[in-house]
Amino acid sequence: MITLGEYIIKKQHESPEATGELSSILGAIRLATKVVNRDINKAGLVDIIGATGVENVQGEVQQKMDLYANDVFKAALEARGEVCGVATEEEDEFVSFDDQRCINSKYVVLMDPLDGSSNIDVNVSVGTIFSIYRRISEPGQPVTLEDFLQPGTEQVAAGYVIYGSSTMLVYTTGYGTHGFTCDPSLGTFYLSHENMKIPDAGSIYSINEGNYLKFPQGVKKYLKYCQEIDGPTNRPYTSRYIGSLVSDFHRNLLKGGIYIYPSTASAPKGKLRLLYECNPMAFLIEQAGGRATDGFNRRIMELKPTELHQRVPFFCGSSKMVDKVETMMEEYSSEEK
Ligand code: AHM
Ligand code: MG
Repeated sequence: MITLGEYIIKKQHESPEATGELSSILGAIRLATKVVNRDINKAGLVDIIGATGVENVQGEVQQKMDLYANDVFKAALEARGEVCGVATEEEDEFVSFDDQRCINSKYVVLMDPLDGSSNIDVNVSVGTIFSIYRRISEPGQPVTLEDFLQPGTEQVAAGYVIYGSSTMLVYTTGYGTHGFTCDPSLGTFYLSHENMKIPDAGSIYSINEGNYLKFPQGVKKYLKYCQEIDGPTNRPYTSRYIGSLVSDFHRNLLKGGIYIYPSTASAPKGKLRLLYECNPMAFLIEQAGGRATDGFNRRIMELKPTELHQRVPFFCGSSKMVDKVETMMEEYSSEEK
């Protein structure tokens, strides 16, 4: 049994240029995860569920757990002193950590501390998503917006935690996608899914079909394709949508499938955020052999961000399924490119 801590150190030793800073950041995330996990497990017993009555910068109602998780992750990262700033879904602006150690550190972290948080009230799985970059600005001075607006191809590491029927942490540093399951009696993550690979083709599609009438024509055609009966291609496919990106992504990663959050008539840029939702998931899926694009053959990780909370249409999963929907987008929706 290899623990997450042991695995991170083992990988650090395999790369001669590694200094241990990244390992330390992953260690801080692991610690914060355990705290958040403990408190999510108590949701319903203590006063941490429900909305705060406050909206975040994106006009979404913040849940109490959103803010709590945000504070826990920020505190853990700042205390380690290896990160000079963070940007999160819950805060309008990035946060600069200006104490002596932090300001001299090399890394920034972007995160969605609690993704799918409206699901907590009904005891459905939620997650944490994170993405780590090397800063562009010189260490020794406060972090800048430019440090956060880097394309996903520059990610040094990315991962998610799923607080599900078991709690798992899945991460990549560009050498495969690896999953660790928490033994709750010990509070320790053990390697359970080394080098995860998504099947090239799957039979699950995940999309909020309630928005059907607002979807691009190419997506509508693809959904009809998924629902057609065709033995050789295993259709009709199965529709599965939890409404919690981490959970939908995790299932599709293990079983093969596609997750789509397209542009809609009311949200022309889609809903999901490029920097702390789509890029980390794109890095993980590519490392597992899948694809993540904006539906028009543009790789999510190559998009140049212009804003911290930028949204992007997201097509992610088994490579052949993403290929297929893209051919339909090209044919029926190319005017929206
Ligand atoms: P959140 O970060 O505010 O929780 O929003 C992101 C979530 C994703 O987890 C999920 O896939 C999507 O929003 C669901 O949106 P919708 O309810 O529109 O289907
Ligand atoms: Mg989110």
